[in-house]
Amino acid sequence: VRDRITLDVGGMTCASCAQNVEKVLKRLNGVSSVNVNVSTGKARIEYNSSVVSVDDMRKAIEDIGYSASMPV
Ligand code: 9UX
Repeated sequence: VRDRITLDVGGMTCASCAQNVEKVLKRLNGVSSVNVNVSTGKARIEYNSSVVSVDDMRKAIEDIGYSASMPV
């Protein structure tokens, strides 16, 4: 099963921030693909929703000091 989501990530101010967020998301089991854009603040994620939840991703992002939310 492959699902896709785009999260709004807050607090990224340089390209390394985007790499930090990508790295922490790719480390999660069930996440297959991550693309983070520092200028838009968007993280596009492909994942298996039976393995990992959006809340797991949000927590992983917040654990390294950024904020994450669903786009409205
Ligand atoms: Mo860039 Mo982000 O120097 O926490 S890595 S600001």
